Amino acid sequence: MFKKILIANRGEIAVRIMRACREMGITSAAIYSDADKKSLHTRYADESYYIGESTSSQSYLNKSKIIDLAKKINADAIHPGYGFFSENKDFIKLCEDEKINFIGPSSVSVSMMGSKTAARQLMKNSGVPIVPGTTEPISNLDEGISAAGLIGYPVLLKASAGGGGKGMRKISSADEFKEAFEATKREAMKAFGDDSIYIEKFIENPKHIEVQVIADKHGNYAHLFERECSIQRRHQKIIEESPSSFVDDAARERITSAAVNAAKSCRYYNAGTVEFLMDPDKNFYFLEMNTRLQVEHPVTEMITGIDLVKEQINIAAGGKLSFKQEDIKIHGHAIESRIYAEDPSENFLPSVGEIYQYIPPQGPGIRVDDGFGTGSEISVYYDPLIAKLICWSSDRDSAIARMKRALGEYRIAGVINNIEFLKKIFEHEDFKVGKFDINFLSKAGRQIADELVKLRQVASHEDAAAVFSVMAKEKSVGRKKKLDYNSPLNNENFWTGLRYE
Ligand code: MV4
Repeated sequence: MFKKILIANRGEIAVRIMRACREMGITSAAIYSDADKKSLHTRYADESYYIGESTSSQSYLNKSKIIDLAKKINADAIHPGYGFFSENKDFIKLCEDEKINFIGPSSVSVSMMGSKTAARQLMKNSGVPIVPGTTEPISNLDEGISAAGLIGYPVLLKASAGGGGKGMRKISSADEFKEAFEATKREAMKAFGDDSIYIEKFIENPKHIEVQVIADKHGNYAHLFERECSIQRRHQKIIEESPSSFVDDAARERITSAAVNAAKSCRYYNAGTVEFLMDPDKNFYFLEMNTRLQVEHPVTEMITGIDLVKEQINIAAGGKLSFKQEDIKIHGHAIESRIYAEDPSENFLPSVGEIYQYIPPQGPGIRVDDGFGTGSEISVYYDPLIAKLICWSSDRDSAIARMKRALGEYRIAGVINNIEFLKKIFEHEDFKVGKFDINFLSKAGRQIADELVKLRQVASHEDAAAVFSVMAKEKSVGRKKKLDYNSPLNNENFWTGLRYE
């Protein structure tokens, strides 16, 4: 087993990985930039090394500095977390060449999944359902128009090198084709330095369902069921859960075995995720494979009892999966809320500054994966994710009730956050009954943000003073007056950073 792991990441995921290291008796080494001098990951690690200025290119995205440091401190392995170098085949290749264990897949698997058209061809050959469309880039306009005609409008033009929503355009009829074709090519070139594009049938009102897979270097493969990730805004996921209330046993059997086949097709090892769209008739289609540990991995851990990070480390060190597929059952229901330093009533503008009070919720069924505490600073340089709040319970309804309770307990002062916005999603009738798809927040999100704006407009200094005085009394002598804990007006979070005219 490894003796020391360098964690080439920051924030909550760096802390999450260090926790696994500590339990396994492995020394953890953090890297940190100027902006992260006081961050939790810097303080939590057994060893911490300053890596450079705050800009990612000078710190968390500086290949040679990280590799040189790993060698200097005798780290056996590097864990990339998510983002940064987690799916960078050049970095993985560098680790392979330098004989540093990369805690992730081989550079070959990452490359195979990196091209969307190549991945689609691979899936087709492996019997994994793909969205109807082309598996080769479109070489000219006429070829595109004829392919789109055969597929049937509406279609989507997608960048072969894309992913995560960048470089995508919907076309509803042949007249729109020329302009969209040229614009998508230009965008793809600008974003990925590669203007190859291909065509897919546009799937109407799908759910975003992904399957957690895991494999070792000995050819053992398993899946850890699905996650429902449809509650997103501009490709930023906000709420994830497992299992999906939409996926029944028959659909689960089909989608999880498709996902395992996808992993086998690129001789995958490590934890990975196979993303699908599922239409209202429960037909599902491969979208892409994420060759990394994902942000939302905790919901899977909560329902299976498997520690994905420990498994990843064990796999990278040459070990076998610690379990067999037939040993793993879905136990209860887990939901994750991403707590962001963003202002929902100001079009989700990131909010930066020092967190001067941070009190996470506690009690039965609560897990908080955070990277910041009182005194930490949210900076402009990185993702504004403060924490992930994961609630587990025996079924979906009680997990939602627990989530509402936990969000009500959360106190974050100093930066504006999305806690009140999240609460309103959990109170939404359609969310409660599982009636939502990837478009849910484009409508409901706006409504909720508008409600929050209205509440602020009626709020006054006197209201704020009244709430704070009730709260202060509660804290010292117990509750005198029953407050509606679901009302934002009764929560300090709502008042934090409020700009009075
Ligand atoms: C689609 C689609 C509808 N039809 N492909 C967006 C991110 C990228 N991974 C693929 N995406 C989509 N591909 C077809 N043929 C709709 C989306 C999509 C989406 C997918 C998953 C989660 C959220 C999404 C939000 C908007 C669009």
